[in-house]
Amino acid sequence: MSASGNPAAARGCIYILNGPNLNLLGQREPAIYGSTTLAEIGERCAAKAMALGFAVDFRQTNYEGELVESVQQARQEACGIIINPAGYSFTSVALLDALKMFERPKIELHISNVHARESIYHNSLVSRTATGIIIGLGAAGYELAIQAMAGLVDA
Ligand code: CA2
Repeated sequence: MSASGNPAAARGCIYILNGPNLNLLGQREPAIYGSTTLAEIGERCAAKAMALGFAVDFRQTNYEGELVESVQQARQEACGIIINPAGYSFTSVALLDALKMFERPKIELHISNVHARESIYHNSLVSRTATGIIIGLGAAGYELAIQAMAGLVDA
């Protein structure tokens, strides 16, 4: 899935990348992940970004290599990356390596509070290279991340 905001936005394009199973948001485990769908989150992100003068490229994939390729593409096209790597947060050295090569701001985001959950969710590899992290604020975390990114891009 891929959706874009206004591509002519003056301040640049923010890549918002979502990892495996997040296409099912709103359908299962609402007590942990809420009832908002990923499509709704994408629409809110496009609106928030546009209000701040940014375009967004909002994507989801269940495939590690596709996530890596999006990060590589971001090196050419994005002023910043917001990424919810989902399960790949804790396993993917390939994703960590790709993100290390992206030398602009990058925000790691998790909808749920991973630190309040089982220990397999405690050690994110992606956190080692993130500029900042938003955890446990639900779907609203995406709009908060865009707000934070606007400040980081200006800095
Ligand atoms: O809270 C988050 O955003 C997570 O990145 C979600 C991942 C989990 O592995 C991370 O620890 C935290 C899991 C995504 C599973 O997606 C679902 C979507 C709908 C229903 C159930 C799971």
